[in-house]
Formats: sequence, structure tokens, C-alpha cells
Amino acid sequence: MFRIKIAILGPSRSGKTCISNFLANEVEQFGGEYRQTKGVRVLEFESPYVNIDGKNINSEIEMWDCSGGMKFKQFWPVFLYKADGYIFVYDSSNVNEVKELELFLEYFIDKQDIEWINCMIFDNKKGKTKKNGRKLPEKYSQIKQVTVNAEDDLKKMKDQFKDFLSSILGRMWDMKDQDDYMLPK
Ligand SMILES: Nc1nc2c(ncn2[C@@H]2O[C@H](COP(=O)(O)OP(=O)(O)OP(=O)(O)O)[C@@H](O)[C@H]2O)c(=O)[nH]1
Ligand SMILES: [Mg+2]
Repeated sequence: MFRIKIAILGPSRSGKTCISNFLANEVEQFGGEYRQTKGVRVLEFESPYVNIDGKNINSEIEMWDCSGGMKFKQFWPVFLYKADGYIFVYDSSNVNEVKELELFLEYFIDKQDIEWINCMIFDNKKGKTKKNGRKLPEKYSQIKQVTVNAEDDLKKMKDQFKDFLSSILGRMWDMKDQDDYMLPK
């Protein structure tokens, strides 16, 4: 079985904890009052099966629901450490969230050796508005970006997450002889 660390990153109040709880099957419905994540919460769960090379593969996921508060910036190297995938969450109709997301992307993508293929972005339009507050710089256009409203698009988020896992697992499968990726027996 593979072991995967996924970091959920992005501005405070963008919806990371709501989305993490749902993807980790901690909740079936959306909701709850806002409580700031202090530092990080790690959710552990088994992934859905994905089909790779005709085989059904599953994995154990550590989902790191990271705080978006800038006072926790000192922890960013810990969020980054040995992560296999990065999911960024922001609301493109909120200019402040776009500016903050750019700080995350600058740190996690520009300054590190992270491949854009291991990243995806949920544009969580909380206000149900279709307008764009500010566009992300062109250099990030290779990262897959999916527009959702976390409250309504539960199935879409799970499907997109499964696709994202498949692509990460597919690359791990190709390197499976490297024991680091496997859980100890
Ligand atoms: N209406 C609506 N509210 C949302 C949506 N996504 C998140 N929220 C609300 O926005 C608030 C913040 O959500 P969280 O998931 O706690 O935000 P976070 O990104 O984890 O924030 P930090 O822990 O501070 O980094 C909560 O009150 C959520 O209920 C959405 O799609 N629609
Ligand atoms: Mg949170």
C-alpha cells in the first residue's frame, strides 16, 4: 500500500478545513461554524481505489489541513516536508484571498522543487458569485484549477480529488521499487 501526504494550503477562511473534512469522509454534509486551524490538523484515511495499469490500488492518506493564518508562516517548511501532493484553496472573487494565495504559490512552487503536476487548486467561490476579483499570474496557469462551491459541489470535489490521487499514484506506481513510498510491512 502506498502512503501519501497531501498538504491543503491557502488563505485563511478559504474553506480548507471544510473541504478536508469532507474529502477525508469526516463529514457527509457541509457546514459548521468557523474555527481557525491552529497550525495544522492531520487527517488519516484510506483513499478510494484507483485503477492503475489494470490494478485497483489503494493508499493511506495523511491529509495535512494547514492553517492559512500568516502567523503560522513559520510552519510552512513543515507543511512542505515530504509532501506528495498540494491542494491550494482560495476564492478568486475575493481580491485579498488571491493576493494571499500568490504568497503561498511563490513559497511552495517558485522557491521549491515542486512540480506543478503534483498541485491542484480549488477555486472555492463561497459567495456564489461568478465574477473574478483578480486573476492569478500566468505562470501558474499550468496548475489544474477547478471552480467549486464547497457547499454544493460535494460530488465534483470528490471526483476531482480522486483524479488528482490517480495521477499522483500513477507516478508513484512507476517508481514503486523505491521502498520509501511503501508502508512498512
Ligand atoms: N457558504 C459557504 N461557506 C463556506 C464555503 N466554504 C467554506 N465556507 C465557510 O467559510 C468559513 C471558513 O471555512 P474553513 O474551512 O474553516 O476555512 P479554512 O481555510 O480552514 O481557514 P483557516 O483554518 O483559518 O486557514 C467557515 O465558516 C465555512 O463554513 C462555501 O463553499 N460556501
Ligand atoms: Mg482551517
